[in-house]
Amino acid sequence: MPKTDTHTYDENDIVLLKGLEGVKKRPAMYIGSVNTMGLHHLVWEIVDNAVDEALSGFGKYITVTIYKDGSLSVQDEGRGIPTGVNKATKKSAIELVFTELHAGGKFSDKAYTTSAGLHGVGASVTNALSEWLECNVYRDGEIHHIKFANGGKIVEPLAVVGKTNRHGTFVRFKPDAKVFTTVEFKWDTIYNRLQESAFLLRGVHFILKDERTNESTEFYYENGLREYVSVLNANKTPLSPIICFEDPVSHIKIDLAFQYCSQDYSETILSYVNNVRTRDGGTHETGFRMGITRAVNDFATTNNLLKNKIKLEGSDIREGLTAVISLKIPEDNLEFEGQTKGKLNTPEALPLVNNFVYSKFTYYLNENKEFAVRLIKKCVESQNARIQARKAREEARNTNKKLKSEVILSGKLTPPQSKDYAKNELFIVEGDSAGGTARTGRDRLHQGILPLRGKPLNTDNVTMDRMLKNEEFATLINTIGAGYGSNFDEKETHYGKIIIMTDADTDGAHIQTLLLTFFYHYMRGLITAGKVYIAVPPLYRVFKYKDKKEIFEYAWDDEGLEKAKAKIGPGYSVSRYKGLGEMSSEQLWDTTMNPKTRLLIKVNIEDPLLVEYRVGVLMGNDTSLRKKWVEENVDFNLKDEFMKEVKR
Ligand code: 28F
Repeated sequence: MPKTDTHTYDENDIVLLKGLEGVKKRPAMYIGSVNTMGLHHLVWEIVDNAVDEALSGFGKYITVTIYKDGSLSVQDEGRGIPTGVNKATKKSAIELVFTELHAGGKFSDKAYTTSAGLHGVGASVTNALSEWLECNVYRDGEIHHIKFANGGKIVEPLAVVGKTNRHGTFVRFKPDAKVFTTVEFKWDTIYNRLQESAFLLRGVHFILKDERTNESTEFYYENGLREYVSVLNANKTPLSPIICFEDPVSHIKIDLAFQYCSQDYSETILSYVNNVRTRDGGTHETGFRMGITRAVNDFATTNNLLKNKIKLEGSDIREGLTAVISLKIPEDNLEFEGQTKGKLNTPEALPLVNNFVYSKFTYYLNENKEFAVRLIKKCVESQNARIQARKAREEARNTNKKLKSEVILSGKLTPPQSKDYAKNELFIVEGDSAGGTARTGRDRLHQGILPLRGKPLNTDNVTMDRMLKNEEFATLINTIGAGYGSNFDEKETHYGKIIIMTDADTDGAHIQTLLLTFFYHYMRGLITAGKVYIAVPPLYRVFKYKDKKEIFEYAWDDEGLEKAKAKIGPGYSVSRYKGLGEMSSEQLWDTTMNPKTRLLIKVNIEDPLLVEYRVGVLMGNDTSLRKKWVEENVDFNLKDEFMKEVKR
């Protein structure tokens, strides 16, 4: 009898879910979700084990293959998982690696120094959430084979099945379709992750093969991070060469590369610890920023380049900076913040990176005076822009106080009545008619409406002052009230949510892309703070008249449409919404604006490489790249699979 949610859990309910059953009962606890992101975590667990083996110096090739039957394999050329029987558990090490949570050398720290897999929950989770998983170990001249099925039970015990002169480990698994909302492996997702791993693990070949399309590719970077930065900046105008510093000797190894680009008003800093991305930064990133700022300020002061003697702020110095920082920290020094391990807390990483970067960059600036002077000139320009923008904001704030409304500012904004910025939501609406409907239907206390006339400017290939001349964006900057570019301060935004609400057609999609490009370049903090959303209006309305009353249901996708038809019953009619303008203000409120019933997609930068590439290709001025991308990627009758991931 399933527990009703009023039931209070007591000691009898905590069933000791031995081993892998726990994983099957609550998969999301181990892999975050059971959507496409969770599905690909199964791949990362296995790839990370192969990466760890290469990190320890064994094996220079890692091959990932996607098969037509929905399975995927990873092959490394390491030592091969030990096949002996573990004295304590009477089980082979192979069985341990695939059936015991947190088994494997990582946690006995003998076999591994800096292990990427430390963050992962191990290959046993992949096994638990697969219909089957098989492993071949090539070791000591023999091929050892073992196979598991339906959640990790051994169906073919470990046995020698042949002779070989190779060494390494091969794992092939098929995710359990009953667990995941989708079991389709995505080429792009695996492509980007392997490319990222290849940048971080220079000298190791990563090969990806897809038997569904006969595509294959190989990543191999002898110059690691240097090549990472050059790929990130592929569509930009460099202001400096790619500068690389490496400190392989201290017990915390530092490897970093960075480059300045012009016409880039944001900073991109990607940081890693033991080859795992620290998405939320931490002491290593702070140390890097401090080291750079100190070195530039000291050089500017020594060479008397600061006319007004005002020190440059960190944000002035980081405008247009792209950097990748990779640290290798022994496990006993590893400290992370929170569960997601997305932020490094190891205290000594801060002064270590700070002093390392300061001394190296000071030396570099003195060796490259011409570049140094150009860089400081650019920093002083952004310092002036910041000071002016702050003054303008002060004035605007004072004007506001006098004029008591923001309407003067942009003429078109209908502001929320509340001053509770965190709860306020700004709807950027396509077109005046939908703007009017939204204005009528909204929650006047917390929802502001900013109608956009026509298509906003494509900001990927224009300079900042050209952007500022565009009324739509100037209005947007004033309305959001937190500045733009390197002095954008996400904490000052006048809204807790910025919601893009456009028609569900190609024009609407184009406007979404233009707005996201603008936010990506000029208010990236808004996206990383998870404040940018896309409203999802319904596609269908299913209705019929019963005893002269209209009963109706909305649907956001074909699946929902079937459910709505079933709910309304025979005699229903279906209307397909072409645009927001076809809805009444009540319908628009009910389906798309009411926080209790609407669907929103939260915009995030899951993969910076992918975003840099996509923004550059889709929005950049190299139309051949865009044409190629559209041919390869746009399937016009694409089912909106992302619908399943929308959040309320
Ligand atoms: C395709 C996925 O999983 N590769 C792996 C090794 C190598 C060793 C190992 C793995 C030690 C005792 C736990 C070999 N020889 N690729 C992989 N390669 N695990 S996983 O050891 C496992 C631990 O049991 C290994 C000497 N030391 C370590």
